[in-house]
Amino acid sequence: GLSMSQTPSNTFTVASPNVAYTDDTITSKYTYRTTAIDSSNGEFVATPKETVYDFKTERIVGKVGIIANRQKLAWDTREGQRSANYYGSLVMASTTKLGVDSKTGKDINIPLHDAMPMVHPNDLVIGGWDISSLKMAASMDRAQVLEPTLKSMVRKQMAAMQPLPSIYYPDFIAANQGDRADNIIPGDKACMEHVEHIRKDIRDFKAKNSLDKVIIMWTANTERYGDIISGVNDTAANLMSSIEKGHTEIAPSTVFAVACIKENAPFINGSPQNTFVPGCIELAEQHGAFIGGDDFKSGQTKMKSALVDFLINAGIKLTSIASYNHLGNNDGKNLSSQKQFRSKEISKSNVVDDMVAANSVLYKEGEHPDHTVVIKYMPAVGDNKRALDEYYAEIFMGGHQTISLFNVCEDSLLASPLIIDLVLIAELMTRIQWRNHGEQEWKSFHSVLSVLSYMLKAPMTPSGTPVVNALGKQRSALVNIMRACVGLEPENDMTLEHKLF
Ligand code: NAI
Ligand code: DG6
Repeated sequence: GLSMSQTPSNTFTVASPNVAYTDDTITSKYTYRTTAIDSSNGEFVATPKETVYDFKTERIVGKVGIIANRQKLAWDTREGQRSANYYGSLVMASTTKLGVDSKTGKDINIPLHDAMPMVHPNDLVIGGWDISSLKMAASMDRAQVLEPTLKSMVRKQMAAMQPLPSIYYPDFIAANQGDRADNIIPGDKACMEHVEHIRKDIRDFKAKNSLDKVIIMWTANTERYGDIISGVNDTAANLMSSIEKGHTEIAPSTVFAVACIKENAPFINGSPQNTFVPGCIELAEQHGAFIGGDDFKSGQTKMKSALVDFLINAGIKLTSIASYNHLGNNDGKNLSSQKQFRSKEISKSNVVDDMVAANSVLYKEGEHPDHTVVIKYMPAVGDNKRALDEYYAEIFMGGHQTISLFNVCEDSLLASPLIIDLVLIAELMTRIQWRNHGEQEWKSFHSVLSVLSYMLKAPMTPSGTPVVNALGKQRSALVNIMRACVGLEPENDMTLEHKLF
């Protein structure tokens, strides 16, 4: 959650007649240049197209804990002292080129966090729900991820944090999670009382911490897919009436989503299941509430969405991908159950579709590389997930290229910075408005926040719009939208100034 309080100081200002600053806002007039293709005469005719937009961004960001970073903690490990950082966060630990120094000709790069007025994660107030009552200090012991020295430094604060009771419909997560479920709001199927309970929790959290905004993320276990049933969850009205009637095909995550939409709190699904059934998406659109998902893209899939983009764009014909994982954390335990695994298999499998479909030189219509995803629960390796990938490709004149990857990481330490990024970017999106230049009325971005795609394995996009999985394109979209909002051209990497003199 966050409370509106500070205007961050600018690390740069844009000197342009198209950009205006006030104490509260940055407004830009931005010409969006695209290429329209007409193929009606059997050949492509490409016409440059210009659309002029205005963007307005509120500059005042919230004081919204990430204890170790806020307190600048340093702790001993067997490899020496380590200190708190935000490695793995696109917003906090990556930079973007602002422009070229007019004197030296050198690139000026700034942290992405400074490209627009953004919340600092040290200012976040964090709370949440869990069907397990364990306080955070005991939870971090159970998770076996952080160094004991670091844990001891934050133990006191963590011991004071206890998750709120949550809703638990046993049919949706693995049966092997049952023994954790000791912190439950009564009732084992969807009902309006559950929606209202979660709404009240959000309002209470906001009031107790004097916050203006709350952003909610589903970081709970992977659920099974819900069936999409006509008359039940296919429209907003049907979904609401099914919740009222206690229909058993409504997942806990969907109940959370509905509660957040009703509270106009952005809701992001970090798990793979179809929380956003059509009725839920329609409800978000009706309320103009932000939703985003699905499934954090942290390790194996992130590599895949970069590597496959590279291979296919290099003109190499990828013919198969075999992806094996084993892991021993509670996520792995839950995924050892077939229906929950199936949700994850779906989100991990569709990530190369757009890149394959874009290359008609290598792939005929409908042709696709073989792709298999295996996940096994191996308690001994704990959170240190192993991901083994074989990429097999056809190269020049019938030759073959085999790339083998072995990726070992603390799963949770790759995922946590993504949670931070998703919160920071979702919050930013609540402060940006746009209009066609010349119009009066300002509007928000579409309810479905596809701008979050970089962090997500199966990015949700507004109905009928393309899904982009390629990691580089996802990053460019985000960075260039941020640039547009402050009136800067997209970064085009042409560097003509270094080529034409
Ligand atoms: P975890 O199993 O350690 O934590 C999930 C927590 O959710 C547990 O404490 C559980 O008690 C709780 N829970 C289950 N049902 C709940 C409900 N209805 N309401 C409230 N709490 C509930 O799992 P982990 O590793 O934190 O992953 C969380 C989710 O994020 C999973 O769906 C996982 O697949 C997904 N994910 C994780 C990634 C990673 O850690 N690298 C990457 C991508 C996705
Ligand atoms: C094993 O793949 C378990 C999963 O929950 C993953 O750890 C998680 O979804 C991250 O997946 P990826 O493909 O981004 O590493």
